[in-house]
Amino acid sequence: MKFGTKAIHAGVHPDPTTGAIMTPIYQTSTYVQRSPGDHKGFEYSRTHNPTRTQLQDALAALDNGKHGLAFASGMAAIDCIVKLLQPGDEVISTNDLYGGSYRLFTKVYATYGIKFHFVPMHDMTAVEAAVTDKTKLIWVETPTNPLLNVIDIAAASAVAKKAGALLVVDNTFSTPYLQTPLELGADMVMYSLTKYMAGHSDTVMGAVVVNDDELHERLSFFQNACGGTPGPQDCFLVLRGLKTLHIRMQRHCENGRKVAEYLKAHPKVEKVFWPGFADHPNHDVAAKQMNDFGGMISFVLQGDRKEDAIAVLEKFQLFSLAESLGGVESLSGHPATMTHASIPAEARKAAGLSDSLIRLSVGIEDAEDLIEDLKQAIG
Ligand code: P1T
Repeated sequence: MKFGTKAIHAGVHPDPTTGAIMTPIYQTSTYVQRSPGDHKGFEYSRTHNPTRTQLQDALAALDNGKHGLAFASGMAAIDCIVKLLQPGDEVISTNDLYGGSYRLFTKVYATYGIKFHFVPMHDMTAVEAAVTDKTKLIWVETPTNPLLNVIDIAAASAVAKKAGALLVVDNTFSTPYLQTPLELGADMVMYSLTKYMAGHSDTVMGAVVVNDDELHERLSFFQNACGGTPGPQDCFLVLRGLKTLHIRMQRHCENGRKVAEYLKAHPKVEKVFWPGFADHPNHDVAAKQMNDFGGMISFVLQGDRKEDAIAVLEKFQLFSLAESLGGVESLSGHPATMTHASIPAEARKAAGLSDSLIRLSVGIEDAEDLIEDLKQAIG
C-alpha cells in the first residue's frame, strides 16, 4: 500500500458495533469482565484502550514497523526509551537536539548514573571515538532541532551494531512521509506526535515504533508500569491528523523550499540552515535518506546580533512567535531563549547554536503571504 493510502486506512477499521467509519473515542477508564480474567482484551485504560490501539497500529504501519506505542508527550516517549538502561550504561547523543531531550538526559537520567556523551554526528568519527564497552544507546535526531543538521542513519546503525548498542532516531522533524529509519537500520523511531503527525497544534503526544518483539514487550511494560499514556481524545486527534499527513507534508516541503530560497537571496540574511540546499553539509545524505527536505528552517541575520533577531521576531504577523512546530500554521521561535534555553550557553555555542538564530516552522498557508511577512519583518 502506498503512503497516502496507508495514512488514511492503515491500522483503523470501522467500529464493530455500529459501523462508525471514524475510530470512536473510547472515553472509559475500565472494562467490565464476565468473570475474573474473562474479558474482551481490555482491562484498564492505562494498559489498553481501543482508540489508542488503532492509533498505535496506524503509527506502526506508517513507519513500516511492527509495533507502535503511544505516550502522553514526546518527552514521555523518550523517558520510556531511556528506562531500558541501567546505571553505568552510556549513551551517545547528537550535540544538536531538542532542549527538552538534553534536559531529560542531563538533569534526570545523568543523576541516576547513566552517562551521556554529546557529540557532533555530521560524520561518525566522533561517535566511533565515544564508543566504550558500556555504550548501550545511540541517540540521533535528523534533521536536528534547531540547526537542521543531517545525520546518516545507515552509518549510525553500522556503528551501533558494531558497538552492540541500540539506535534511536527522533523522527519528529521528518515524519515517516520523509524518512523511515527502521528501514535504514534504526531499532526505535521516536516522535513528538504534537508536531507534524498530529499537525494542528491542538494536542501533545508522543510515540515509539519498533520491529523487535522483545523490545516492544520491554517498552510496553514501562508504558503501562510507569503510566505516561495518552487519553483517547488525544489519540483520536492524532488519528485524524494522520489522515492528511502526506498532503500537509507535501505543502510544508513546497513552502519550505520557497521560504528557504527567499531567505538565502536576502541581503540582510547571513546564513540559512535547510537541508535542501546543495551546499548544506550532508545534503547528499539528506537526498539519499529523505524523500524531500521538510518545512523547518533556521537562519541568522547579517551581523549575528541577538537584538536584531528579536526585532524581526516581534514584527512577524503570520509567523506567530511560539514554541512547537509542525502545525498547519507558520510559527517562529528563538531557540536560545525558548526551546533550547535549558541547554547551557556554552554547550549551545559548542554545537553552533547562536543567540541570534531564528527558527521557522513553515506552515501550509499560501507561500506568497509567508514571503510578504518575511519581507515586512526583515525589511
Ligand atoms: O513536546 P513533546 O511532545 O513532549 O516532544 C518533545 C520533543 C522531542 N523531540 C523533538 C525533536 C522535539 O522537537 C520535541 C518538542 N519540541 C518543541 C516543543 C520545539 O518547539 O522544538
